[in-house]
Amino acid sequence: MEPITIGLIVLVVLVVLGGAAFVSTRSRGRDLELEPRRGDTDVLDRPVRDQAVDGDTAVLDPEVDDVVPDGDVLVEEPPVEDVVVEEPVVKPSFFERLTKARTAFTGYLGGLVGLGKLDDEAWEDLEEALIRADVGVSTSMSLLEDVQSRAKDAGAEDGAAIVELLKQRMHEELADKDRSLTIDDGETNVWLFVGVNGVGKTTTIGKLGKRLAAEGERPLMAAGDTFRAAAAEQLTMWAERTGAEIVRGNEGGDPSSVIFDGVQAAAARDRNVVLADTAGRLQNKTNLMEELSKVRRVAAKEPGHVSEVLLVIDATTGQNGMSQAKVFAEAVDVTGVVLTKLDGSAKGGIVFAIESELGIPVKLVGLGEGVDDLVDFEPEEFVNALFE
Ligand SMILES: Nc1nc2c(ncn2[C@@H]2O[C@H](COP(=O)(O)OP(=O)(O)OP(=O)(O)O)[C@@H](O)[C@H]2O)c(=O)[nH]1
Ligand SMILES: [Mg+2]
Repeated sequence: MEPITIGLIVLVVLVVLGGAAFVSTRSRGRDLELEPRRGDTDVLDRPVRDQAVDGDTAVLDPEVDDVVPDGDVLVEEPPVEDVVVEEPVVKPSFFERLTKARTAFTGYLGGLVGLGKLDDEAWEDLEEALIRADVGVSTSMSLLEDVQSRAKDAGAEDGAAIVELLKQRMHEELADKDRSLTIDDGETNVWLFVGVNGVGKTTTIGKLGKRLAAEGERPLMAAGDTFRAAAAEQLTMWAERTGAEIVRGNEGGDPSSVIFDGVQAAAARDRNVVLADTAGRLQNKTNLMEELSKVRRVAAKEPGHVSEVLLVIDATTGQNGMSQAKVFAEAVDVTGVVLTKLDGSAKGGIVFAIESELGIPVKLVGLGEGVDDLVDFEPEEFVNALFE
């Protein structure tokens, strides 16, 4: 072959190889150009997934694929308010909450309705049932005396009619009491919480912190329990949970001075209700009386205005709780009772013992450990729940 021909063939081969290499580089380059775009998609994807994990924007998930190619994910994010779950309009009644908290509560006295004609023994059974329900001996006896005379007047003999008379009498016993909680306008109101240890004072203050704030009041908590280690800690946790301000002192310090500081701070910061915790110790009566009267006196110093002294009673302690409550009621002028742990008691008759023996209205009821488990006491529904 001529050298020129060989040269031409080599040239053609080189041109062909060169062309192929050029095409291949171009196509690889295109591939490389595509990769960053996939990368972009990941970056866009991630925040969307993160939001979904937060639980706020799970509703958006089905749209993610549609949204990604446009690259507008963040703009599509709905305002947070859109996903806030609205409060149910109809709140459960006291009756419903009571029976839900403790199904055995309903019908505690309801079994009596089946009684036939009441002979002496049946009347005794009725009395025993009331005492077992924590109504207390003297209150049970006086209620039944009334019922007996009413039954006689009405000529009622059968069990159902007599139980109906008892129910009516129990309704009357709880009717027409002022169960409101006082907050006087323009005052630095102080609500003192007293009662033996472990009954639920601190927890009740925590629950009330949320409730009062929701009602537009401006509560401040005062950790007047300087006796028990960690008591102020416990109240601080409630304050943080409910967004309330708190004033606390040193452990072992003077409870009165913590409450005094609480009142001063409340006045300075325009808080209108000081929820004052106290220690639940019950060493001896004289001691208790002295301490409680001092706490009350100091809490009432200008600009403090003691508008409630709430005695906290644990419903599960029955008559034992009653005798402790009597000591407190003698030591300080109590304006109302908070009956806690009714979710743990099937009885509830203690309400009658409290109101007739102590003469103090039950104002609030604790139905659990949660922040929303504190409700106003509703006497009508309460008596119905005892019998239904
Ligand atoms: N089931 C139930 N538990 C409650 C209720 N109220 C309070 N408790 C629980 O009772 C326990 C004692 O409550 P605290 O609030 O610490 O009682 P306290 O009276 O402040 O006790 P001291 O500070 O020791 O005097 C806690 O475990 C609370 O969660 C209620 O209504 N129902
Ligand atoms: Mg406490």
